[in-house]
Amino acid sequence: MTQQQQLQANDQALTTAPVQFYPQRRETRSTCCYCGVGCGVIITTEGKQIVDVKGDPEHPANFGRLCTKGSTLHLTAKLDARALHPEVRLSRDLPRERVTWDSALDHVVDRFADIIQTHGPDAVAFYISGQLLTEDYYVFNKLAKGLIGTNNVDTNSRLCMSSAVAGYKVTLGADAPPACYEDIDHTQCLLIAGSNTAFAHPIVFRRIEDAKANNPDMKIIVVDPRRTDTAQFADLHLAILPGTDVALFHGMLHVMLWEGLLDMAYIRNHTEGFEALKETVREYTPKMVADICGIREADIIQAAKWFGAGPTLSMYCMGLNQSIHGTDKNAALINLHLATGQIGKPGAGPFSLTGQPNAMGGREVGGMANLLSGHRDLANAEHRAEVARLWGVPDVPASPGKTAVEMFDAVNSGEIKAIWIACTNPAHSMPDLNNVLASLQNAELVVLQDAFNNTDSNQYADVFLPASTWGEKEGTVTNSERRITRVRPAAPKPGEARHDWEAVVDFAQRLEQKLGKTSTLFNYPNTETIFNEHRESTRGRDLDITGLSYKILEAQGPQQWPFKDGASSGEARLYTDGIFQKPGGKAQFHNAVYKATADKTDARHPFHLLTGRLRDQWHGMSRTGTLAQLYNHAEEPVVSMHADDMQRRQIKNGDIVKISNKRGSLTIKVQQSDEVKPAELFIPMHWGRQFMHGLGVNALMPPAFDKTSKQPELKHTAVKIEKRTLPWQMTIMRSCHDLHLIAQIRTLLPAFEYATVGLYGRGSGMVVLRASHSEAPDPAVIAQLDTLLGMVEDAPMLALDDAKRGVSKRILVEEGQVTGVRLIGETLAADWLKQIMQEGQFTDALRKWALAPLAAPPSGQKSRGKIVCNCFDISENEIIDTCEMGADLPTLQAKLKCGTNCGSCLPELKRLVKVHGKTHV
Ligand SMILES: Nc1nc2c(c(=O)[nH]1)N[C@H]1C(S)=C(S)[C@@H](COP(=O)(O)OP(=O)(O)OC[C@H]3O[C@@H](n4cnc5c(=O)[nH]c(N)nc54)[C@H](O)[C@@H]3O)O[C@H]1N2
Ligand SMILES: Nc1nc2c(c(=O)[nH]1)N[C@H]1C(S)=C(S)[C@@H](COP(=O)(O)OP(=O)(O)OC[C@H]3O[C@@H](n4cnc5c(=O)[nH]c(N)nc54)[C@H](O)[C@@H]3O)O[C@H]1N2
Ligand code: SF4
Ligand SMILES: [Mo]
Repeated sequence: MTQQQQLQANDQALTTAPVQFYPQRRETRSTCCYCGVGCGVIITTEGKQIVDVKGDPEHPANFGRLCTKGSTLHLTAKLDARALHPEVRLSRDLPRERVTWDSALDHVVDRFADIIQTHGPDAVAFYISGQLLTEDYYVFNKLAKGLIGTNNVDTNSRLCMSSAVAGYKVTLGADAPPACYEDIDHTQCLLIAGSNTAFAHPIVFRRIEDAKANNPDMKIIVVDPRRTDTAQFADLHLAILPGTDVALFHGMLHVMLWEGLLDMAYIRNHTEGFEALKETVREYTPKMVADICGIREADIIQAAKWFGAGPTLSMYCMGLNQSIHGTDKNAALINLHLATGQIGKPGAGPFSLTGQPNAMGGREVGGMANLLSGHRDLANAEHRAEVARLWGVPDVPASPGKTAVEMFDAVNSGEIKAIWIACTNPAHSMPDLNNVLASLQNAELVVLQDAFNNTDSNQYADVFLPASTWGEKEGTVTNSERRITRVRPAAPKPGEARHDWEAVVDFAQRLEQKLGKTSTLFNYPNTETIFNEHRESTRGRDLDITGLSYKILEAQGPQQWPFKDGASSGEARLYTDGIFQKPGGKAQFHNAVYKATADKTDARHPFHLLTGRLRDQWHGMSRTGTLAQLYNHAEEPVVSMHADDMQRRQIKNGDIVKISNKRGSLTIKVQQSDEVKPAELFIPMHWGRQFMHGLGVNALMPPAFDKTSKQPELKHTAVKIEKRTLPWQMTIMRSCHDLHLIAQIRTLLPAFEYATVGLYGRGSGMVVLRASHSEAPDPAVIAQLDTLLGMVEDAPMLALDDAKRGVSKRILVEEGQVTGVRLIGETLAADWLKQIMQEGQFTDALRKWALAPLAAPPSGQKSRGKIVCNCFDISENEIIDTCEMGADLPTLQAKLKCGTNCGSCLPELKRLVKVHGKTHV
């Protein structure tokens, strides 16, 4: 059969796939694929289509709750943005062409084998992801370290959790979060550092809200330069200057030492190295720390007192990890727990929140450049021998592999020739993006394995392998509290997509053949066989799960590790006996001094630029960016700026600015915000080239990384800001039923100095394009857009062109509904017109407005403002109006229903009530 015939046969087989295998309506228990809270979901499927998702009431991470992202997962299970077929291009100047899996994998095998034979195994690399399942991860790791013989396996967890790993290891001796979610209910002092839990781990935040409601005396301290929703919920917000956490934690230790709040017996019996640390913190007086951190002395003392009283639980995330001193930040916080004995008991302990759904699983199988299976270290010869024995190979290579930033540098320099990227989008998420893009451009071979086709990395792939994703995959994941949960398929893999582990196993077996091996290391008929091998690798280790099986997970639900052979359950808390994974069983205090961020502000770059997450978007938006509803809370990318800075620079809300440093620049809209301090800016990490003109915030971020954890400083850089004058403005909105429209519009974004494209509304919603330019752009570009959007001459359209005023309006009306709008010059009307498009009818008043230049909106029309409650579609203005009539939170909830379903908007509702409600009057 020719390749062409094979492809046709494949298509035929897919369209006639036996539907009867899929019973009509059924429910499947699985896990949410977004954050590390690891909520259980129940997926409803009709035939092959996922139609609903709800929280699993029996899952111990969420007890039935889901946040805005989890509860809309089923709406992202459509196929328009999915990659369905393997593709290959034989040279960079050719487009990729669809091929069979056989042909794609044989091509990669040939190229890999050739490169390995000519340049050695370290000339290839794998860059994988904390969003892979444990079984996927395991086989990738074994392929690189066991079969090919390179440790060049690193993952996006390097950008995420590696400082947390290093922090645990230097102090407690093993990479194991000692606490659990239930500790939230038992703690008296919750310290949240560098975590916007309300947005990034919403279901954990619901538990925090409940705990506070049940125990109003519980103290919540939030350490974050920004006044986030999380910070606004706190009893004490320490708005430290970026990067100064180590000074703060040392200052708290200093106070606790002075106030006699330390547990000297615990220090004596269970730790080492306190004396040296004591010497160091001696000079960290509240006065000095207040100066370094930019906060009040009294607040440092208060925080220390609450911490010392206990029981104290700390939750922390990227504000600590993504720093060139991330290991020190983590360890300095763990020092506080050791010095007060606040560990290994209910309501106490350091608790790193994991970002991705399976960052934990990846660490467990050792899927990183310096780790080996079962929390083993590559640097340890005995550990290497154990793993080699387990895999039945002579050895695993001793020299550490390249970590994320080093890996892309090595690709750039030609040291690494081929890179296989799976389940991550480095062309969006890596720091110093211009450099990363150059290296992807220079690579001899880029293999990309992704479930979606709408990512920034896609264009660099020479070989594209379509993967199955949430709702289709099978395996296990581990959440922040060490809990292993099954991921189960509710729908078949679409098109020719394959499970990640399947693709790896098939490739590995082909490579073995090519290398002349007579037996296979990859004899895995299913994920359970992979799990069982991984389980064996944990025997006798801190994460020992030899007592666990798919059968137990099936029968008893999700389980925490360790879960040893013969045990009937896992362990909720670690170190309850005060014995640590260090020589002599004693924990080690980490003695480091405070050091500044990689980039420092100066006269030329006077602003601290911070980055982070929004409530309703996920990373590079390949999934969340396909759903209109998830744009309603934050429609477009903006830089948040303090009013004083704006006034000083004569910048108004909505003005466009250029933000730059030596690495790159970004043209973006300004939004006034009291969440940032003067001299601070914040840009969300989500928007990249798929949704705006420009590379997104990572064009600016430094590649500098922590010397121990190798985690780059993605949270902070120094920048300058210049106002741009772009008087020509356009907004286009078009009701849309497929995502291909966005894909087509995307190609035109670079025609404008400023441009963003996204969705808005509910259901299939609408595509929204916003563009600005210094002068009227090439009319051919506008004509091209008009054609794309069907807003051409013979369409049912009202049109007004007032060349003198530079105003042009086009209103497309189909069956009495406004289905398209193009505004040039006067774009403010877009705010209320999008509401008409969403739900209103075309009226005479609207006709009058459409045909008049510069007319005020028809009476009764105003913008709804951002949508705060995503579940019931309730806007900020509606909430404020109701608050101003005297409503408190329960009244708001009763009247508008907002905040009565998933609860993700509760922090914001409380804030609006505080500002606009009864208590304010
Ligand atoms: N909605 C949503 N949720 C997510 C994700 C998502 O993309 N979207 N991603 C998931 C992933 S992978 C991760 S890693 C987590 C991240 O979860 P978080 O770490 O909670 O989220 P971020 O917004 O990245 O950063 C947290 C906070 O760190 C603060 N910060 C910046 N610099 C400093 C500093 O020097 N010190 C301190 N103390 N704080 C600082 C920022 O102001 C920010 O508010 O979220 C997970 N959950
Ligand atoms: N400036 C700045 N940059 C950051 C951060 C920050 O805070 N600030 N945070 C960093 C952190 S913590 C993280 S975790 C990274 C995240 O950065 P990325 O890992 O690049 O983010 P995602 O967009 O989640 O990428 C996951 C990819 O996997 C694809 N995918 C989904 N499901 C599957 C599947 O089952 N199989 C396969 N093969 N593919 C699948 C998705 O389409 C998507 O392209 O970003 C980092 N970058
Ligand atoms: S908190 Fe939200 S995103 Fe995270 S696992 Fe739960 S439902 Fe998913
Ligand atoms: Mo992350």
